[in-house]
Amino acid sequence: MKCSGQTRSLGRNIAGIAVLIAGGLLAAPLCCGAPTDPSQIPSIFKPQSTPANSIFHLSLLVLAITGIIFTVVFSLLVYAVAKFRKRGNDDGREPAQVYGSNQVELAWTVIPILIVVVLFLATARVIRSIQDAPKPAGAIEVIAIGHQFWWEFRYPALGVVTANELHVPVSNPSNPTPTFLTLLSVDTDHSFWVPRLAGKTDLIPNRVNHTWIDPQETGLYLGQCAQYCGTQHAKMLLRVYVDSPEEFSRWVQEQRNPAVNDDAVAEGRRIFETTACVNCHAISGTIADGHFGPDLTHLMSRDTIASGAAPNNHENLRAWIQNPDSIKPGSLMPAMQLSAHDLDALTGYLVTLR
Ligand code: HEC
Ligand SMILES: [Cu+2]
Repeated sequence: MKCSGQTRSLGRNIAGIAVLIAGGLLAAPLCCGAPTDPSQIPSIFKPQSTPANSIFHLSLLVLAITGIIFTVVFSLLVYAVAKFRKRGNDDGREPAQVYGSNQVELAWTVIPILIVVVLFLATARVIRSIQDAPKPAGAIEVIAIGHQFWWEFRYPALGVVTANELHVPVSNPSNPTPTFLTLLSVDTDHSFWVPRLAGKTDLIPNRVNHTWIDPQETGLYLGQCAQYCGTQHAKMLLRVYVDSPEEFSRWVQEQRNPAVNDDAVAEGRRIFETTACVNCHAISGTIADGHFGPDLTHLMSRDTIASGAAPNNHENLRAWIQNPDSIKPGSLMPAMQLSAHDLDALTGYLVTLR
């Protein structure tokens, strides 16, 4: 009685897990800032950049080989189950036993070794071609720094610092302008993964990693921190904007401008400068020079806040400053307990930071 109850609940658990996995796979591309545009679904099967493309072709080879193995093994299994099932006229005697066969032992040792060697060599070739890719003169250099739970992007040669939304120029194969990323972390392990542009590369404290992308079509590419890094790992999303060369230089120009200094929002600015905000955030031209949180100099040039967790608008900014946990539970920005009046003035100031 007890035993059959357990078996039943085990069966239910397995069914439940299967439903969860299937549901997760279906829902994954739809959650969090829902890419309604199918071109934004972060699929490894629609590569748009050389590293992603080589990984895509490698994955087809691996899928083909493992698909053949699966088909052969499963067919043999079905054949054996059907052919040797217990029949009504079974005499109950033990079938003939086979002990050792050099041919069979050799076959199932040598064939898997050959398969593994093929997979290993194919993978090593792709890793090498990505890691040893020469850096052309037109390459853009970006330092990406992982933070719990957001991304800092620095363009040292261009004098730009931004967060969460990476802008890169489209790369034309005849005149390549790839983006080479140096990956660092200030706290724990993170992983940079924009499936349509490149494979995952980890950001590890006290280690310098590299990756590169050369997207060949403009548009928005979505990604996600792919290494569990703490409570809000799931809302550490990545947005890569691939701009035309003109759009990209306009964006760089705008990012290099000093912060807007509008006298109409002087009160909000004063509140910002006299609150702990300045210890964690930087705004050029003010006393704020903190680096624990995102640079806010051009906050409003970004479409989202908190690493893609919410659209960037007046309402969400106010809600965020009032209580970051309402948008991103577990984020490392404290709720500052400001009065409604101060909140309004402060939000009024932030929305001028174009
Ligand atoms: C203890 C450090 C700390 C303090 C103090 C702090 N913040 Fe933050 N802030 C952060 C961190 C960390 C993030 C990133 C949170 C995330 O995305 O997980 C953040 C994110 C933000 C963002 C979203 C930026 C973006 O582009 O995603 C805004 C806006 C912001 N803070 C405004 C403020 C204001 C205004 C104050 C003062 C009332 C303030 N912060 C005080 C640490 C701090
Ligand atoms: Cu992370």
